[in-house]
Amino acid sequence: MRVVIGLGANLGERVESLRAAVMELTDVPGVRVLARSKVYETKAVGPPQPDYLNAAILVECTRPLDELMTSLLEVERGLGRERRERWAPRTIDLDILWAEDTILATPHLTVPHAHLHERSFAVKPLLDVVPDATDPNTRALYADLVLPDAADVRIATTAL
Ligand code: A4P
Ligand code: MG
Repeated sequence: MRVVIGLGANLGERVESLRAAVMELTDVPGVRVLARSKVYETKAVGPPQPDYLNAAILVECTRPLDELMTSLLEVERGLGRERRERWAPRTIDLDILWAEDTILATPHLTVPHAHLHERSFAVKPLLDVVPDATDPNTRALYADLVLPDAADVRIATTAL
């Protein structure tokens, strides 16, 4: 199944954290990295905190999504993320943004990500790796969304 993983970092050496996470993900069994987005510098949505770098990768995943989520949490921990309160600054945040033809709502996992359709900092990287992605809940193309934070998302580097 094709899955898009979103990456975010707003503490420390941000671009290094994103690249380290991608390296770690290439080692996860059942996961093959197919494409990488550009890296975007984005204003933090929510409470005031440092600007983020956001990116996304497209992977082919042969394992169930809940197992993928467990692997993402392990990679976050391995890269030194400390969980404090919600929305706190973080060295690395890994989210399952979207999975082809998949709608999932369990206590631990919501796919597509519950806020994907309202956040340019997630939609722009998603569209780099799957330009024709559609929202399985509405059938709308993500490319057609007009989002409030669009002006706060700009390309930082083309190489993740
Ligand atoms: N979870 C459920 N569904 C998913 C999913 N699709 N992907 C659960 C990932 N996780 C999912 O996440 C808490 C739990 O959500 C996970 O353990 C998993 O079981 P977390 O990463 O510990 O919490 P969080 O990230 O602090 O909170 P939350 O609500 O996930 O916040 P968001 O939505 O991640 O927002 N501004 C910019 N510009 N860029 C950002 O990346 N990120 C946030 C955090 C706020 N503002 C931002 C950015
Ligand atoms: Mg998260």
